[in-house]
Amino acid sequence: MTDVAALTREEAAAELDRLAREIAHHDRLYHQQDAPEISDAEYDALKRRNDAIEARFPDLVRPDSPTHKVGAPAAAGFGKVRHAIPMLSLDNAFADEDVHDFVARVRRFLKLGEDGAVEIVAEPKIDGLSFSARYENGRFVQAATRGDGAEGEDITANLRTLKDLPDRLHALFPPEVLEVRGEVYMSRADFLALNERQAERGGKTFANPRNAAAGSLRQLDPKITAQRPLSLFCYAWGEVKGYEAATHWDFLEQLRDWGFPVNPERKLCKGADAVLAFYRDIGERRAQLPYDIDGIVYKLNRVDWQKRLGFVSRAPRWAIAHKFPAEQAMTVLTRITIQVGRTGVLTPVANLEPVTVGGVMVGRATLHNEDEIARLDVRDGDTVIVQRAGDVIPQVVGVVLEKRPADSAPFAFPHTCPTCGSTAVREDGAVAWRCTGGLICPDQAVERLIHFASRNAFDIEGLGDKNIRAFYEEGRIRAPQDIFRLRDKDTGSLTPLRSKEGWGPVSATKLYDAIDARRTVPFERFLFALGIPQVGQATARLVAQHYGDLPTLRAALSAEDVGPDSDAYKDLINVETIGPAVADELIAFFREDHNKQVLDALAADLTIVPFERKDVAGSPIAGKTIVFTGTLERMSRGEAKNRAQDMGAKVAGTVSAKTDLVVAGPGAGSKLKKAEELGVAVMTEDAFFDMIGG
Ligand code: D41
Repeated sequence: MTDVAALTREEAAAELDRLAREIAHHDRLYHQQDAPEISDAEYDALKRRNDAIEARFPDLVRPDSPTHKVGAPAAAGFGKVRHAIPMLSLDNAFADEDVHDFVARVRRFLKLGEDGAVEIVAEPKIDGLSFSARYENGRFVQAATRGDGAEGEDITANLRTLKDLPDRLHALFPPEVLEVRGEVYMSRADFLALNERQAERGGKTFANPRNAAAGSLRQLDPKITAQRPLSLFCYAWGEVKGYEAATHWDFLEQLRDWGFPVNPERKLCKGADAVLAFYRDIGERRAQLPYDIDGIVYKLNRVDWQKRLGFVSRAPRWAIAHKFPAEQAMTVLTRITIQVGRTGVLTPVANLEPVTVGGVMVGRATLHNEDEIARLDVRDGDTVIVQRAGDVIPQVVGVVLEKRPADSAPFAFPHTCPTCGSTAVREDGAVAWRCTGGLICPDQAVERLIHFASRNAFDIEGLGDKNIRAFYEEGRIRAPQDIFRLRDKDTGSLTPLRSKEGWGPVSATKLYDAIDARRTVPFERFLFALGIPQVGQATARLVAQHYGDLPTLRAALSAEDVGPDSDAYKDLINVETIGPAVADELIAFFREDHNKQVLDALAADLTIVPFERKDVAGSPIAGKTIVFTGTLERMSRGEAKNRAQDMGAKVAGTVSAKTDLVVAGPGAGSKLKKAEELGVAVMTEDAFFDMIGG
């Protein structure tokens, strides 16, 4: 990348344009979709580059410059709340020097001279979501997200469900108005437990605690928020009438006395060196804290001084966030190996000399794909930097070229499968090489078996990766149906499991019993366990719901003539969220002869329970196919869909002769017309909710 100092005007303008668009894109992913594509460190690097270019060419600063924007605009679905006093953002410091500069700036601004230390409160910067909660005469009346700092979303009903937030101030004479600001977050332990529960239920799982907190807070139904383990810390105020604090420290103590959670890891420091010592102390204990933090916030303690300093472009001059670097470590990459996944994707893996990164021992890291290896030019024997961000798998972020062995050679990505020798292909536009060995590739077979027995699939206790690998090699289990015949086969075997090293009659019987316990399986779990490419838990559930049971599904998809124009195909892609790619995978799977044998064998040995529609007794829409179109005003489309499905209906995307009901909101167009042409019943959203009971 060109040094900012060397950029021409034209280059600078072009780059500011690109950065504005790129940063806006990542803002959207982060704030509105809770699905960031890049790490915080990479995001910060983009922002810093933008700032540096703007500093050199101030006249090129764009009206849509990322520096003018704070956070995300309010999303649709929630009411809007204008903050009586804007919620400010924080400038960042990355190096010690930035912190010394911050303190020096404060001193200069206040004309403090050389002597006397400045009091600064240091507190961990929680990686959560900022909110503002308003209390009138001691009672909680309203809460909002930060939004763009000026206007946020009304989350009163959701925040009310958080047990940590007092409904009433613990005070005899509460202030007339108090807006408390803080951060809602999810502890790491709660996050892991939630993801486990979500996965079991086939719900959405989250990439990290922050996304889980955001997803939980942004529920249109507060009953869902109430079931999520959210916590909070308070650290600032907005509008206040009838109370005044002399210092930030006093304010935090008062908040605590009023009943608000305040982070106990805070410290009143004198001067830059003291805050830096706190930064190091917390940095060392970061992995042991129960929640994620991404830095330390320093705030000038005296409120009268805060007022004098004021703010510039929405960030106070009296506070700064000192960011932690992403957790990184240096180690030697001994060898790049290739892992073959369940669907044949070849994933390169960096095998490392074990090293601790942020308190966690790391021995392997993903290299993603061929392009990533080329981008890093990473080779066997290289010394590399590995990074762990949040809960994501460790990654190799760079190579220390000075330490590269003299005889090293670029990595040649294999064009054949390292396990079965079949040709590998990289399709146009794809990043991954894929083994074409399919059913003959032992690695794919083993991965499919591991998936089959795993927790969200058949959930067979004692049949994890290690045993499956061994049983596969020994020929005990080669295909899913072998699992359920293991006990019978073993009884007459010359090499029974009970005489294998590490096993005995008790442990073998325990495994057989664990397998028997899973002979009855819900259809949607069964479908997920098959490991059909692109068919995850959510899709498996939708397919199970649509077809009801295995014989119906097999009959619909394995007929010879399921082409793109057939009714069976149209019926399939009409299941919401199933597109042509998923449909093709399903059809290919159910047509394949070997898969047919597996299915026949499993069907003979198992009880596959047809999809159970919940609460359908007396439901007016049980078994009906419904299409939602136009704008819904009472709930989001996703929520309406869930409600309808919970009451036993199928939700489809397009109107056909099979549709029973169209629920049309304002702006409904072609689907409404089609329904009228076909004589399908049409209802307004209100009528629909009246019918299903509000
Ligand atoms: O823990 C935090 N995430 C945190 C965020 C904190 N402890 N203090 C903060 N203080 C402020 C000011 C000084 C502007 C009242 C903040 C934030 N702001 C903040 N969070 C997100 C944007 C700004």
